[in-house]
Amino acid sequence: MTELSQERRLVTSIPGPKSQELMARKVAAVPNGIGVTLPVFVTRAGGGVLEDVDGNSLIDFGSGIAVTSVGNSAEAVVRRATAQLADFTHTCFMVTPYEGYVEVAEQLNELTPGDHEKRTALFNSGAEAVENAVKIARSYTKRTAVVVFDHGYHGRTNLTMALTAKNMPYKEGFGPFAPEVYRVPLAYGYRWLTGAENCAEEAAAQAIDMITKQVGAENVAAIVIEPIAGEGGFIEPAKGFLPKIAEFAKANGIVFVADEIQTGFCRTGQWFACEDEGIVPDLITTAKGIAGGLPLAAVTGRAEIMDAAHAGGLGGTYGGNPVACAAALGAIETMKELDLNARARRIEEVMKGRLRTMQEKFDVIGEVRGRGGMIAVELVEPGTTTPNAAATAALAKACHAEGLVVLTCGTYGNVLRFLPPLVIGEDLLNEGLDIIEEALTRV
Ligand code: PLZ
Repeated sequence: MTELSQERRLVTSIPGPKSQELMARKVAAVPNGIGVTLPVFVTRAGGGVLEDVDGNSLIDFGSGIAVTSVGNSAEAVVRRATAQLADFTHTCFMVTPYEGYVEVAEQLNELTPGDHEKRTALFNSGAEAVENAVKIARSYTKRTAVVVFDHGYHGRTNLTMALTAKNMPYKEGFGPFAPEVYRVPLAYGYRWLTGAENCAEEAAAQAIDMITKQVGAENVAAIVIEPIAGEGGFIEPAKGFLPKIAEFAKANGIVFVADEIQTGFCRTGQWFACEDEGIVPDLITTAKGIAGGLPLAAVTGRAEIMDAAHAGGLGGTYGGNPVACAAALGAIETMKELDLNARARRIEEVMKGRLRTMQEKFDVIGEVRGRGGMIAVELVEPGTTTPNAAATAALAKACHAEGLVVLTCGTYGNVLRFLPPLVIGEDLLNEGLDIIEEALTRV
């Protein structure tokens, strides 16, 4: 197979005719509920590009929603997963175990914050990991309530829909939702009514007040929070907020769960985003970037909490599939070898530099934010902070037409987010930013 050339190349309009044909088949065969951001059908991908059925090569600023941080088909992922495929594909770890699972658990216990004794349980998807973190916290604390935050996203299963803030498209018409879930304010500096300077203090006070007065701290099993809200709009809680919430959890015997499914594994320039403020979560959920694209998820945490669930109480047929575990070991090896934390920090430097210059020129950009390879612009009606979802959709569309894969997010649908593979070349990164700048002039 020829090497995938690291360039943007458009030979048809986007989507091209073959993609359009496939999309017609998709519409006839796959339900409407499964949406598609950009109807371009991919044949190969790697580094910073996606190649489609029409021979186009697109720049990837999405990484399949923060998954292929090590790049698509990364050498070590392919090598290890291929070897494992040839040896055996499945036994079910709960029936007859294998070393790869244990090795991934050991690596996660080592890499996650804190030097206390830890355990790791493996699952298939992020939502499943979050559900299991809640099961484990309930089992340990013998309490039932779960506290989550405004703008939080934790998945699409019944419990995780309840944990997720945004109604449309995630929850609309899919209730009733799991009970004993309570939502409190998040320190969203850009939109805090009394200003960003007061945000951490006030939001933490309000959150803690709601927990103590409306739920009762003694009833709370877990506080579940994303160290940077992902789907909710790439919101970094104002500095000081996370430590206050973590402290409150600790003082009240509540299990503090960091959902690092989107932020984990070098994405933010650190192994895990909660390291930024020195937070040591009791439990941490991971998925996405963990295995270079193969489905794998984990709950890692304090041994005494993780061991609280009775033998046989946790699991699933496929959790910690051997091929996915082999891929994870390859992905982690790649992150270390290529120092992807440093790459993520460089991406932040390049992106924020250029996006801040654009912000001076285009008053539709309200804020540039994020960390590492998790960067976003929040778009507003010029001269106000009113969310501008129309401009966001138009910008994304303009980028797509030029062969740049970008995603949107945010409670108000007004955040354009960038999640390039951390191995993307700097020329492609700049070319992508050129496309964004050009699109801004037209929107
Ligand atoms: N927790 C923080 O970001 C997944 C959702 C895409 P699963 N985010 C992408 C979509 O529209 O379905 C996510 C996350 C955080 C949990 C999850 C859930 O992970 O692997 O999608 O179940």
